Amino acid sequence: MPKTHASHTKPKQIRKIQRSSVVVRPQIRKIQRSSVVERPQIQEDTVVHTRSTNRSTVAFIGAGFSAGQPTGGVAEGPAALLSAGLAGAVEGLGRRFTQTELVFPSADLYPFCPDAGLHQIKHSAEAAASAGCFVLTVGGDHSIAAASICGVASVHQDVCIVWVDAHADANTPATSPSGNYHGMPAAHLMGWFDKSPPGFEWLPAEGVIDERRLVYIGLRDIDAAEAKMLRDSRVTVFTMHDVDRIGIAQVVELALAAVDPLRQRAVHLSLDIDAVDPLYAPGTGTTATGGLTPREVKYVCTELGRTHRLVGMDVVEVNPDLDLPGDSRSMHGDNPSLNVGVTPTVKLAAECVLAALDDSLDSMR
Ligand SMILES: [Mn+2]
Repeated sequence: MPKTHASHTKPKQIRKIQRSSVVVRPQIRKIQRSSVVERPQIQEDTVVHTRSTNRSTVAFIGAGFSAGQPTGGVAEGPAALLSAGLAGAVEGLGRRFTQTELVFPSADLYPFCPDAGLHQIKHSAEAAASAGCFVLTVGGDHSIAAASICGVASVHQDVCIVWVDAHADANTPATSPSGNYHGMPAAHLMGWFDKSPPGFEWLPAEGVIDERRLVYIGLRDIDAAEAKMLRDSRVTVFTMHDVDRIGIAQVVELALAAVDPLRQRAVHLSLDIDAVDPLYAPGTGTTATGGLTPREVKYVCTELGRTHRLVGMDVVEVNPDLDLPGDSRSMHGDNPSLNVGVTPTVKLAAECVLAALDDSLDSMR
């Protein structure tokens, strides 16, 4: 599959459009100079639109895949979100909710790098996107994003990716210190692997996502080799330092400007719950201090939803076994469809999904 879907038939028009976005560009360069990664200026292409903007049906894909890392419990993420009341809460937003539960071979295949059933996720995501649904893929570990994004991108060929995470997940089998595939899906998607490992025939080694179409928010734990690859790439990075320095609102605006300067591409959010500070989201396998607050992560979700071009979302690394007990008290403003007593990380993950899907605040403006 080609990395970009560009047409160069109208170069004059393209240049004209680019001149109109000069207000944003210098700002981007200024921010990036102090970020972990510098990015060359984007040459924006004309975009092939293949998407439907129908988000009225949310296709929940239960992707309890856990073999990309060693910690037990993360396979229970989809069940935990469902038993928290997610389906009813999504329906409360006026959307249909459909549900697919996938089953994977047992995690005793670890340590490894083969597919072990990820292809099921790719096919489910592709089918849901083809049907015009919002593709909500719930992990499982972050390995599942290789498959969900591959599936979404095969339908929404112009898609750009907002990867919210403490980690870049951009190692290759050659650079990974742990060998855990959940630290590699971004690299795999961008075509940084020398070759696709056995079982990944559905994800070509040349990748499916152009580097210029992926932006990170929230990074704070990056391996040295990974940092070098990111620095040498055209990926855009906003670390936690950037969030501290300019605030989440500007980070989100600049992130979208970087991957979608013309504001017309489909957007996919890949949300690793470990992007959030472990103070608020302790129920995850690779915690890193100094993360996003619940307000900040929900802000990202809300703003991406408000583009009306958000076509898919991953919620990954929610591990109910590692979570703290839930609060039996409810507060005014809590979503009434979510059950009282849900454990904090699961509850926050559900609230992030709802923030991405909730248009009701738009009508208040
Ligand atoms: Mn991750």
